[in-house]
Amino acid sequence: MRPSCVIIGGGGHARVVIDAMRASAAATPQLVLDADRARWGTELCGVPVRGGDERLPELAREGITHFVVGVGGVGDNGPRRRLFELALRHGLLPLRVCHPSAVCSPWAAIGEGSAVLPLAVVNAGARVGRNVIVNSGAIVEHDCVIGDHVHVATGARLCSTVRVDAMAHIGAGAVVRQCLSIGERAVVGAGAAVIRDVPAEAVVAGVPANTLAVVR
Ligand code: JB3
Repeated sequence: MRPSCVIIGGGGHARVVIDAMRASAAATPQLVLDADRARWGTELCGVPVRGGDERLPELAREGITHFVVGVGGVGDNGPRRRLFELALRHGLLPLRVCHPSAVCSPWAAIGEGSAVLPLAVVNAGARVGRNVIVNSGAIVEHDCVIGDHVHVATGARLCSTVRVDAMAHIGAGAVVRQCLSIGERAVVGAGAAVIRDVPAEAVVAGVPANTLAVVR
């Protein structure tokens, strides 16, 4: 039997995750929790929105075993990390979701709670952490190492052996050249071409990418 899953957050990203969950038969999306009371009692892609995160403690008793973080976000992965840790504390298990159109090498490792979305590629030897989003059409080439809670946004390309540390954000359509490192919580702007290492907490953008700020 498929596990029953709660989706935490009920916006645009959650809808993409629900589609991937159904298409891959990874789990049954049973309910959505959302911070916005206006969404309670509505449906998201046919899944009922049944309240906010205060309902998490009851879910195990209702037979819900798994969760995914449905909140996406661009730039700041802090909320996604907080929700991941909250759901773990309530005894739920993180669900890994790989859309059937994504190409995930059997020689790649993809962490719990991570989502590999339509047409994404994760090639051999890559190691993807927990609660990572490899968004639609993104490419994680061979031997890349991606930390927990990272978001590789739509169509971004990490050439081989790139290291991306926890919580970093790689913007939509950005390209990161082979063998580079992107530090913890760094943000790479959409469309950037990264040709040198990016330190932790730096914000870079442009072609080639330059540092706009270092947030400490
Ligand atoms: O770039 C792409 C393809 N998608 C973006 C995605 C990765 O991130 C998208 O364009 C957005 O930038 C963003 O999508 P997301 O996170 O779904 O954003 P939004 O449509 O604003 O929905 C967020 C939902 O999460 C809202 O309904 C919020 O009320 C809810 N939310 C926020 N904080 C929360 C919390 N829900 C719960 N349960 N708990 C929270 O703490």
